[in-house]
Amino acid sequence: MASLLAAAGVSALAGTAEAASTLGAAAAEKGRYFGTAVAANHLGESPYVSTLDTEFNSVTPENEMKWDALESTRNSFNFGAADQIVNHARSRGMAVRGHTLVWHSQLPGWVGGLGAADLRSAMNNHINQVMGHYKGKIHSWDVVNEAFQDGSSGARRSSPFQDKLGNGFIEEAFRTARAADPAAKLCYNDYNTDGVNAKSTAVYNMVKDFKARGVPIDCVGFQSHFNSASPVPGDFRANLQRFADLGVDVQITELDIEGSGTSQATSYTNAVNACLAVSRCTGITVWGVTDKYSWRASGTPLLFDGNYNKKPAYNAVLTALGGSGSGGGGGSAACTVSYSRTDEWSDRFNGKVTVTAGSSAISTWTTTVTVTSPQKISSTWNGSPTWDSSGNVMTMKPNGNGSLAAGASTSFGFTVMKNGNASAPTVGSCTAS
Ligand code: 9MR
Repeated sequence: MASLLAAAGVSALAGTAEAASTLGAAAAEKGRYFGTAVAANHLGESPYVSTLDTEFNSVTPENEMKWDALESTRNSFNFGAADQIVNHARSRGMAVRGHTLVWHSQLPGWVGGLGAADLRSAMNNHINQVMGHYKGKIHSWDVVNEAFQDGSSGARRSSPFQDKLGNGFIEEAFRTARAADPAAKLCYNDYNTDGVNAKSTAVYNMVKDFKARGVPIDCVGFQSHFNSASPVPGDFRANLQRFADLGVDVQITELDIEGSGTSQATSYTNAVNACLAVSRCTGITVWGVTDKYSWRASGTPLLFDGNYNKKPAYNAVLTALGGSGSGGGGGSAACTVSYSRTDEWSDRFNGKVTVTAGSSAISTWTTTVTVTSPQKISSTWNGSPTWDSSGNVMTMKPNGNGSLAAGASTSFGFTVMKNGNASAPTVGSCTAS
């Protein structure tokens, strides 16, 4: 008996010691999927396919399931390119996200020309035909995409559906979708909703109303297209959590972050950590395999460069997911950071960053706090700051002895002058040694 227990103990230890070496496997060990957008016309390119098949365990057709691709002529459906992706994925055990059923963009002209009654039946027919064709094969469907306006209005975006059918079109699409494939998770998907803001709050209120009235909705997708003008928000995790608290899953559906090198890697770490911190964040999809085929290739926003080399961002994501092959993790020194706003006045607010050592003791740590110009950090306490040339990026190190026992925390604080902008700073990843 004792030797049986010992044997079981040894094998469990051996299992955990061997960290996953691909994105999909590392995410799976965290109970999540890691996917990518895929374009059918690249499935003949062998490094594209081998990178896809090695690293990812979920796919989203980048354009092939959009209305103009599937039903460019009324009630005449062309599933060829989408089928190619679905068959490739399913024969290799990958999940498929369906993208997207009802969207104002990539919508054939004939749809916009219909009167209300006709449009309603065309919308429901499109959902029924497409979901029927893929019934049982799709993990999650983006039932309605990008139905809200940007900015502070919280209003719905003008579209043939909105303008002719009114707010109720979203509810109707979800009800039709539930009946068409009861096994698929039904998502609402949008961009600029990653942090807490007027647009995300409008979506939040819709989801809350749907849950209260029993309108079928299972998940909310956060596209997460980031760049320097739209960085990973400091309250990404908090925003995902408030949606999860409504009783829906959340998914990062189109992640890409323009940039390069360590700053891009840090942003990816922050985005992945936001998902990992929310138990109902069930998976992450990046919006393409390689920079060269990105919808914004010049911003090199993905994890593999144009020659399919792993970028620092790849290593950062793998490490954040607990995998190895990147030189980090594996029981060595590590730390995490969390941010909160502790006080606020009309002209300024105080922020606090808590630094927590990982499962080993650390002797020092460093992290960054980035504010948005014209914001300025006017004072700091309990840390030793240095600044980049813009003055917007503060690198913080311990003030004196930085050692922390395994799992122990410390914190530093700072005051941000708003200068008209009250948005939260972005806190970078934590590095320990
Ligand atoms: O990546 C897609 C690109 O190839 C298309 O030209 C574009 C057309 O609108 O759509 C891109 O994907 C979008 C996605 O379907 C919805 N969210 C925004 C994505 C990036 O534009």
